[in-house]
Amino acid sequence: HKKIQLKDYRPFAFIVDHVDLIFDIREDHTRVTSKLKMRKDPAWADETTPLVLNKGKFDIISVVAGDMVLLPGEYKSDDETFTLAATPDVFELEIANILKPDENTALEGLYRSGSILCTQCEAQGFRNITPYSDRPDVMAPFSCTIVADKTRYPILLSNGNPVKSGDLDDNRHFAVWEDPFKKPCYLFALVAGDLAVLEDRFTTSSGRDVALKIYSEKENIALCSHAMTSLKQAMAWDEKRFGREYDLDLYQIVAINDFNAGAMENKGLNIFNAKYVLADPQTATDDDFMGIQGVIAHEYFHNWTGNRITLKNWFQLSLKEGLTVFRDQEFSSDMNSRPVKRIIDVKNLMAAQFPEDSGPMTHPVRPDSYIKMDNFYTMTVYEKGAEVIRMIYQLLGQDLFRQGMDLYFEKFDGMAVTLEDFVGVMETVSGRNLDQFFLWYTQSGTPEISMTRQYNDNTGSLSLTFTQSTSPDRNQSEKKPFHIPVRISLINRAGETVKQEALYELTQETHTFKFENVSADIYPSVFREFTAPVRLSTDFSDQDLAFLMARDTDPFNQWRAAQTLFINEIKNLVTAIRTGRAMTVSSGLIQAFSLALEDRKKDRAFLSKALALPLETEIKDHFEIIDVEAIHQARTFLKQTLAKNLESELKTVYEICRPAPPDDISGAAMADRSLKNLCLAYLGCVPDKGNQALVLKQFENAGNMTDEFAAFKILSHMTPEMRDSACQAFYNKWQARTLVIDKWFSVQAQSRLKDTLDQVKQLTTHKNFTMANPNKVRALIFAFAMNNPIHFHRADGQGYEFVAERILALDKINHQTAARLCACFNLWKRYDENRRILMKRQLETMAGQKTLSKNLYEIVSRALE
Ligand code: BAL
Ligand code: ZN
Repeated sequence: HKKIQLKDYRPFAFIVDHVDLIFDIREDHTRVTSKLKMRKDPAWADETTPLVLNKGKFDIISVVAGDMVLLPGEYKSDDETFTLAATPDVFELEIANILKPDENTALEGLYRSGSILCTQCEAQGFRNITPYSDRPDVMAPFSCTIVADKTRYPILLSNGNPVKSGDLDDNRHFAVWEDPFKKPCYLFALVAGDLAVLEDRFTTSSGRDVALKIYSEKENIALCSHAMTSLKQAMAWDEKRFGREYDLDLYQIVAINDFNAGAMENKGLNIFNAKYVLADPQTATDDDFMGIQGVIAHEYFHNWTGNRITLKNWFQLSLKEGLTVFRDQEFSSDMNSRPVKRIIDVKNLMAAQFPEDSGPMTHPVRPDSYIKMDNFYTMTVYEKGAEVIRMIYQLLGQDLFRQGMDLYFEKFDGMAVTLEDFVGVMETVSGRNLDQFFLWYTQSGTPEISMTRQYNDNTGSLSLTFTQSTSPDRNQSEKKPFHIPVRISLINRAGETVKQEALYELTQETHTFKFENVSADIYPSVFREFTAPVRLSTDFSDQDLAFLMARDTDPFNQWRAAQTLFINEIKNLVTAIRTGRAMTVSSGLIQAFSLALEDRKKDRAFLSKALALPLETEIKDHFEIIDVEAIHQARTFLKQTLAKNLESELKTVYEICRPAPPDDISGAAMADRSLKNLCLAYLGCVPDKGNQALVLKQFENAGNMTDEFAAFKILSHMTPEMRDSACQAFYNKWQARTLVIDKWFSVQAQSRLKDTLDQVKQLTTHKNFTMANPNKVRALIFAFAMNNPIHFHRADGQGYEFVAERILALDKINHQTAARLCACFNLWKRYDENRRILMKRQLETMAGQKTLSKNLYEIVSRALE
C-alpha cells in the first residue's frame, strides 16, 4: 500500500468554482449527480494536464462534459480514480452515479443508520459519494438538492441555508440547500429521515439572530436540552474569549446512533454520535454531561478553527484539532472547575498519548506520512497538539496569544493553511523566534525531564537543575532538545508562596536556575499546571511528596504529588511480589491519604481525582517490562489496605456527600457525587458484608445514573452472583435505552471476575449486541481489550485470540474501527516473553490475511516493524 508523504505535496491543478449536488433517494439506492464548474489553475496546469479525481467503489452511469455526453471510453474510471485525459481551460462536468447506502457498513460516505440516511466525509469519505478532488485545500461553494419520499424522509438537511423546498409527484418532495461559504468536501453533509427537532435561538454579539436546531429520533428529543444549553454556552464563550461570532442564520446538530467517531463539524450541520447529544440525569452520568458539553463546544469551535480556516493538507490536521481541543479545554475550564479539568486532561494524556508515543504508532504532531489518514486521528494529533498550543499560550501570555489568534483569523480567513502559518502569526505578534519551538510539531516522542535540587547553606541559594532527553525512535534517530516552558514558584513549610510563579524556558539539554536568599526548607513547585507535555522525575522523597500533596499552591501539582506517591508505593509492592516478600503499605502514605480525606476545605471534585488510584493502564507506563499480574495484585492490595485502614473516614465522607440532589447537575452536586462514589469504590473493594450491603443499597435506590452506574461497577467485581443479579436488574430496567445498554456491556467487559472472557464472548451473541454499531463494539470489545488488562493479557493467550478474531471480523465491515481496536496490541514488545510471543502471533495472523483493509494493514505492519 502506498505511503502518502508530506514532502510530495503538490497543489491541485484545477480550481473548482462551484459544486451542485443532487441526491435522488430511492428505496434501495441513491442516485447522485454532481455538476462541477471548474477551470485550470494556470500556475499548475497546462494543455496536457489530465483531470484526475478521487473516486470510491461505485458505478458511474453518465458523464457530460460541457454539453457533450462522454462514452465510457472517453473517460477512465476505476475503484480509486476518475480521469479525463484532457479538458478545456474552463469547463463544466456532470457526473452521475449510483450509491447503495444500505450496504455501506464502513460508515463513511453516504450510509444508513436506522431509518436515517446520513454522511460522514472526513477525512476521505466524500470520494465515496461522487468523484471529486477529495483534499482539504480544494474549496468551493456547494449547493445540494435532496429528493426523497415524504413519509420516510420528511426532514431533508444539508449545509448552509435552506433556499427552496416543495412537493413532487408520488408522495415525494425536495429541498435545496446553499452554503455560501467555500469549503473543502470533507465538510459536506446530508441527512434525510423522520426526525424530531428541538429549536432555540441565539442572538450574536452584533445582533444577528441564529436559529438553533437539534434533531434526533422522536423518542429521544426530550434528551436534547443539555446539548442545546451547551451550544448556547459555547456560542457566547467564543464571542467573549476569542471574538468569534457565528456566521450563518442556522446551526443544526443531528444525533445518529451509528457513528465511527464522537462527532463531525460539517458546516452548519454537525452530525453527532448520539452519545454526545442525548442526556438526562436518569440515563446519563455526570461524566456524560461533561462529555456532551465539551464535544458540542468542540464542534462549534471548529466553525472558525477548521471550517473558515482549514488545512492545506491532512498532515496539518493538528492545526484544526490541537487548536480546537485547546479551545474546548479552555471552555470547559471556564464553565466548570479549572484545576479538575486540567487533571482530567493530563491524566488522559499520560494514560493514552504517552504510551502511543512510545510504541509503533509514534509520530510527530505533524506526521510525515500515512497510508490511511483515518489512522492519524490520534491522541498525539489531538491531545498533544492541544498541549503544544497551550505552551505557545504560556510563552506569549494571554494578551499576545489573543492578538495572534486575531491575526490568524484576519490573515487566513477562507484559506487552507499550515502549522507554519499559525506559528508565524504568533511570531509576528510577539516578536519571538519559535524555530526551535516548532520541533514540537516535527519531532516525535515524550521528553523526559529530571529535576534535581542543590541547596547551598553558605549562600542560602537553591539551584534547580533540569535535564531533558528524548529517546530515539522510528521517526528520528537523534533528538534535538525541545523548547520547553516551565512555570516555577517557591513555597515554604507553611505552604506560603515565597516566590511568585514565573515562567522559565528550557532550550538546551541542561539548565540550572538559581534562587537566592531562600531558606533550606523551601520547596520548588515546578511544571505548574503541567506546563509542558513531558515526563518528569524529581529528587523529591515520599515525605516531600506527602507535603506537596497537602500544601503545594498549585492543585495540579498536589494531584501529581499524590499520584506519584501511589505509583511509588505500587512499584514497591510489585518488587515485593516479584521477590517473594510480604506486601506492606507505608504508614506515611496512609497518613497522607487520611489527612487529605479529612481536609474539609479541599474541593470535593479535586479530592475525588487526587485520591483515586492510577488505573492499571496508567501504572504500566511506569514499568519498562509490564508485569500485568503483579501490577493488578499490587494495586488491589493498596486499594484494600487504604480501605481497611480508613474505613470509618471513608464512611463519614460518604455520608457527608450523600445528600446531593439526584437531578442537580451543578458543579457542587457533581463534586459531591464524585467524592461519594470514590469512597464507595474503596469501601466496596473489601470483601465485607456491611460494605457490600452499602453498595447494593446505593445501586437499588440511586436517583440518577451517576450513582446507579458507580454502584453497578463496584458490584460487577464482587462475586459472580452479585454481578449477575446486578446485571439482570440493570438490563431489565434499561433494555430499551441503547446508550444505557452500552454501559451495561462495558461494565461486564471490565469485570475482574475470573470468567470475564467467557462472559464477553457470550455477550457478542446477545440480541442487543452487533458488530455493525461502533458504540456497541467500543462498549464491549474495546472496553475488554483496552481497559481489562488482566483478562485481555491472560497468560494462555485466549484474550488475544478472541480480540484478534473480532478485529478481523470487524475489518470486513468497518475498517476504521477495526484499525483503532488493533491498537490494543501496539505495546506487545513491552510484555514478558510469553505474552510477547502470543501477541506477536496474533499480529502475524492478521498480517497474513489476504484481504486486510489499508487501515488495518497500516496498524499491523507498523506494530510488526
Ligand atoms: N473532525 C473530526 C471530529 C472532530 O475532531 O471534531
Ligand atoms: Zn475536532
